[in-house]
Amino acid sequence: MATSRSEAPLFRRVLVANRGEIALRVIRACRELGIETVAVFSEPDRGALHVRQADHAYPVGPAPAADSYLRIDRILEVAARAGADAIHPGYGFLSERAVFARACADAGITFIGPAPEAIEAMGDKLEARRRVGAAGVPVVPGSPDPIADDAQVEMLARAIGFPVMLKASAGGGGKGMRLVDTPERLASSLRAARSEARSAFGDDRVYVEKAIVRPRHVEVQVLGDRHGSLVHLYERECSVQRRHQKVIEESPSPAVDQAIRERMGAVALAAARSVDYVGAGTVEFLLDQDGSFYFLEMNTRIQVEHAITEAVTGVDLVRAQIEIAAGRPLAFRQQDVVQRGHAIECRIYAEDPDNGFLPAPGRIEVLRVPSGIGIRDDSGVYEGFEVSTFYDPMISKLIAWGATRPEAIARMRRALREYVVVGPTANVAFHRWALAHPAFVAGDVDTGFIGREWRPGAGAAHLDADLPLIGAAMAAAVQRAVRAGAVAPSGPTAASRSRWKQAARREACRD
Ligand code: MV4
Repeated sequence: MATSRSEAPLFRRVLVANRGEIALRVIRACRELGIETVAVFSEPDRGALHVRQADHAYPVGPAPAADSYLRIDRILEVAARAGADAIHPGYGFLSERAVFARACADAGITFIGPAPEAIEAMGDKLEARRRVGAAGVPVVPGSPDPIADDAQVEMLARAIGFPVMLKASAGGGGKGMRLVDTPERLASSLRAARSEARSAFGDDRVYVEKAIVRPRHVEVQVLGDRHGSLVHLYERECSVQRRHQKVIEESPSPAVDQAIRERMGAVALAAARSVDYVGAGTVEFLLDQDGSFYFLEMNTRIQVEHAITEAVTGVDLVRAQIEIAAGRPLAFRQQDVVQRGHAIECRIYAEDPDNGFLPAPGRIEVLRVPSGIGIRDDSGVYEGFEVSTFYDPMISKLIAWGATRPEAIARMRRALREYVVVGPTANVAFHRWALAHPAFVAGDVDTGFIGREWRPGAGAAHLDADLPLIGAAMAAAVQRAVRAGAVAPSGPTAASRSRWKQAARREACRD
């Protein structure tokens, strides 16, 4: 099939080394580009959507990721057998393993991502600080080298000023991190950080930084091609998270004005250039209350929240990744990238916000996904699909776009009213609570928002008006599932449950 842009496809066949919504996202991009796709799947994923949508599909092992989606040998074996000429790693799994990128190259297969050297440099947080710092990027004041001993960390911390943050050089995403308020706690925190780093990464190098109090997490999307062109696609606000797991993201950031935006974009490009970055990447910053910002780390992959940048800039980031990997120059310049309107993403998880956000896997009995103007839902599941305990419990990414932030919020709230999941407990009510919270509505969130504001049960007040949207067939299915004892109603509170059941029964009896 010829594409609209050129006769020869960029690749003949792309292996997608991932599962879930991101595997589908890549398969869709390939389909639009006229590229065949090869899915890989673990045993429980045999019936998954990515397997159904790909042109070819091969098993790679049992449920544990270490025995399937992380098996470099099996994935490369499948690539060879299926005749794939490129591999897209998605996010997570093998996406930031330099050894995998290198193994692909050695096998003569294009890794759709940056060079292994760039993955490696950014994967080591001390090396990343050194590299970007030398390029003039602001980094949080701290030690340039690993901490040697208790005496040294005390000297450094006193010079920096408390509170300080101890971080694992091999870490990232919060693992091996310790906040230290007083000198008395330094030695024991250092010991704890070291042992966590050693067991998690097999590398116990720890360094110290000044702790930024109540920071925002703001990140900048970049794209670099093989011809030296590097552009940024502006920022995403990712402060609404818990335990280093993002829950709501938006673009633009309500905390970023035009002056910060321009500086942050330029700084992100300098950081990416310091490792000759090629492909799609994200430069993360801590934004202080006074408007100063500091490089945190660079993610050398496509990210979950990339779709809000797509909504605001109109750039298909996954297509761009594939084009870049095929050696095409970027089709646009920095001045062509403009932010238009506002986008918000709510990550719909099979988890219980009333019970410590514990994962709540299970069979999806009923699924009603919102749509309508300004709404995109990227999902890897369907009714009857089992959300497995083995993988991330994300059900879908719900994205709302509006011309303004209030319009995007209104559309998201409307979409969240339409969203019905029966089977696993889902965090839909949590999102309704968050999108109605005065601080969120004011754009006044930082990384402590959920921890400070969320109380178990707070979602109940936001669950009312979805009943009219539940159709008869669905209501009947819900009833059957609930009567059979297979599921508990996921949405309603105890107070509204009987009302809800009555309404469902009325609906079911209508036809
Ligand atoms: C920090 C910080 C405050 N000061 N560093 C958490 C994830 C890891 N990548 C870095 N993290 C942080 N580093 C200094 N010097 C606060 C955090 C942090 C955080 C950062 C981004 C998003 C959410 C967060 C939640 C808690 C702490």
